[in-house]
Amino acid sequence: MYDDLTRMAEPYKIKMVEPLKITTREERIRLIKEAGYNLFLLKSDDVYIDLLTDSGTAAMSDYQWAGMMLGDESYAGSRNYQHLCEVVQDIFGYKYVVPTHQGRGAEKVLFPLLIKKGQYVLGNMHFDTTKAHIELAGGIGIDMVIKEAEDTENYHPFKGNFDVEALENFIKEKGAENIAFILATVTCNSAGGQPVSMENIKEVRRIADKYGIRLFFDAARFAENAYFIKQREKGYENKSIKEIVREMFSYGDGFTMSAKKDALVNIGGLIAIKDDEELFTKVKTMLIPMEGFVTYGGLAGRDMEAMARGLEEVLDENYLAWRINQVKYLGDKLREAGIPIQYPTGGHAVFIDGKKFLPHVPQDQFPSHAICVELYIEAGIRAVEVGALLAGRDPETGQNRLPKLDFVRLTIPRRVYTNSHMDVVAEAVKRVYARRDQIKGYRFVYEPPILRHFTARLEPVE
Ligand code: P71
Repeated sequence: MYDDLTRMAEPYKIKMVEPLKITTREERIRLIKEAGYNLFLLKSDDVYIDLLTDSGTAAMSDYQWAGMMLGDESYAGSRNYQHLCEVVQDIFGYKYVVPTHQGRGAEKVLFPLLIKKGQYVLGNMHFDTTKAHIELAGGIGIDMVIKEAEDTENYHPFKGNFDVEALENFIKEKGAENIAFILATVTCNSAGGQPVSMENIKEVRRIADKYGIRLFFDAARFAENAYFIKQREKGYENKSIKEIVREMFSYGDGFTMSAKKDALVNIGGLIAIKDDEELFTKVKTMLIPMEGFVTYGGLAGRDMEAMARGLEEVLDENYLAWRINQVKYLGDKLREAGIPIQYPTGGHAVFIDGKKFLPHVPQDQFPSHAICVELYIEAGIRAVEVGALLAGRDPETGQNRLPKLDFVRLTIPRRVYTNSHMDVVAEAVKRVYARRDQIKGYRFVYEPPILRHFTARLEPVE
């Protein structure tokens, strides 16, 4: 582990660089207007520091790149698939494994096998694509995160926890036969990259057993969650990350994973099943028409090799300490300047509380989005809105959904930016905050019917 000097800098050095284009403020004002004030419609070349997502944006290690050269591109029985299975079995203790092209591919294959029409899927807080796949399979996704998650100012070590009382009450009220499964998202992205404690996972397992319901994980950020358990939960301080991961997953029946996060690859996903052979047979049957044959699932052999190596690397505690602390470093700078953020900072991003930042902008004029636009103009930084714009409209009433949590997410790619970049981000946020009174809300010029945030065009409200 780190000592106090080595902790001050990245536990890696740079072997290859990617130049960043620098634009002027005048250019950025023009570019964002041309993009309909939608950051998804910018060219990435026109972005200086890209904090849109931590998904698929990691820098791979030299060891992973070396593995890419060992890709076995056989249609069936690739040795890289074998390696990937061995690594997953070793880390998670699950017997059955298939790759998919990314996380939503795993959801698309698995969920219809678990959900009967009208059944509920109970989660701490489902990610958007996950909720979409629950609904596409005829299910209803319910979020049951603890209420402390909604209070951005107050510290709680595990804001991703399930409200276990609400969970049990819901099951009793609706009947266990109407629950398809329970899904624990680790870390809980939508609440701010917040972890779930081991105690909470155990308690959810106990309830699942009591009512004969299965428990699955949405495992995209499993290692970051394990690191928080090690840091914050009594009894885990001397356990290795691998031991903690193994215990977490011992309470589950299987997982879907977007490997684009903690598996440190640019594309890929996984389905793993603990021991249910019958379910795995169904998974394999559906995987073939949807993602590809069992031993590649939509990936090249080289991609599977990079994933196997990424899954091993992410367990390195020096890496995780740096990673989590880089996010905290940025969060601390913002907090010191009085900027409202979800506190404590989570694993993959700093989440600014948009409603508190711009109290004069009504939520249906998208305050968090307005901050994102200003951050781009200020310094070429691309953040992402996770609030009312993303939430869309209620299909029944046609009204804008106004979520309790309305965030600007400053999402930090893994191993990509240095803390000098974080200094620039902090300074830009501070400058935008200093002129917040002049910032206006936004309205639609074009609003697509579904997933509107990706392609909408907007204009400032005068
Ligand atoms: C994130 C993403 C990816 C994303 C989505 C929408 C717009 C921009 C970027 C994806 C997740 C996730 C969790 C917990 C499943 C997926 C889907 N997150 N579960 O946060 O966070 O995985 O993207 O590989 O299909 O930026 P996939």
